[in-house]
Amino acid sequence: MSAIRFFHMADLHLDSPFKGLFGLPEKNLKKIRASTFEAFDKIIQKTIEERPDFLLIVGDLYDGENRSLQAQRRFQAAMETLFEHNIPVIVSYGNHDHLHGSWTRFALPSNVYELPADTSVVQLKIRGQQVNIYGFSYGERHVKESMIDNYPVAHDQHAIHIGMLHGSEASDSSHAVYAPFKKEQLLEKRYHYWALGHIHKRQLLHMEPPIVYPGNIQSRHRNEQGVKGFYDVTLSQTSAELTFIPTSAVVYNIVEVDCTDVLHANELLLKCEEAIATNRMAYGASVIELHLKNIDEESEALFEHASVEEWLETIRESEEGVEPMGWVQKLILHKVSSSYESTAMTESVISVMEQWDISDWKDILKDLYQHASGARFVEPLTEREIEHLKLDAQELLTDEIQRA
Ligand SMILES: [Mn+2]
Repeated sequence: MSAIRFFHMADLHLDSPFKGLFGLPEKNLKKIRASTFEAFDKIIQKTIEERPDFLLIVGDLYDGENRSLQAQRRFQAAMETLFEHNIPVIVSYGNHDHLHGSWTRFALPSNVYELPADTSVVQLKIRGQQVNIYGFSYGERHVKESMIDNYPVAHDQHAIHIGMLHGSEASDSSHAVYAPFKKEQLLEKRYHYWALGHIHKRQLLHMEPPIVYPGNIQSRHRNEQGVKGFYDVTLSQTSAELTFIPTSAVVYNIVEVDCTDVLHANELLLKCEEAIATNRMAYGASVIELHLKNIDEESEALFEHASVEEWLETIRESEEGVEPMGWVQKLILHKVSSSYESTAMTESVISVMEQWDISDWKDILKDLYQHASGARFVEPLTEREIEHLKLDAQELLTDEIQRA
């Protein structure tokens, strides 16, 4: 039997609001706010050029349960285009766009198969090859129980079997646990491919058969670094070939600048500009977290009479109008050795902070994170975010004690 070819994507989060961004030129903000759509357009363009046999979209097409009108209109129009090209699309909805939300309904063309809340099978015939695709949509936002027992074990030896599942591996505590599964449970189903969604970081959990998170198609904040996209998959009963296709319209990146031997402000600015230019060549439009590394005692003087905020402002100014944009969202200093004398008091406060786990941090920050209007402006609290908070807190603390 011949091989089939499909595109596997998940977590489109169309019309993500990109809240925590301030001080950008209007043009840049517009570009970022349109980025989920631009990434999606790239997928549709690629689909028309490459003509895969079908598309799999594994949950969170929409960012919100009200499925913004704009996002639905764009999605519907794209599906009409694929209808004209005769390309089926199998969709499962996830925790962000679960079926229990209320939204203005669009009618999708008949090439689109929307999986219901009960685990079901979509059967396609591709050049004589039978393909069975199993999956479900989230009936409500919080599907905390395991759904894996609802998937049948594959029996038909002539068919190609594919599972679609929006959920998290039971051992992965870094994300909200939805529809948890263990890798062994997936393997027991004897499918040829597991198309996963929900985790926004690209991951291959298993190779034979492939168990795959393609990641999201466009980063939505600085905790989602790097190039995003989807997988172009060629699959037969005995082989699988996966190619990652980038789709990011704006790449969130960490850019490092080596500050060794930098003595004057103009040298530092030039080094920053060069680093941003190199990033621009490689990635195009970017939102950058700029890390100044190896700041020794001499180069530290550069920050004595100008604050980090002033530096950030100056670097941003030098990038103004340069296309494609390199927006520096955050500037982080890495000092070689702290010139501050650590005192018994700073030590003891820092050691208390070291013992807090994620739930302690959530508790401590709850005034902010649960604030009716403030909560919209903060980024999700992840391990990485906490690491930054810790560093900032230590810096503040030593500063304050020095001044006292
Ligand atoms: Mn998602």
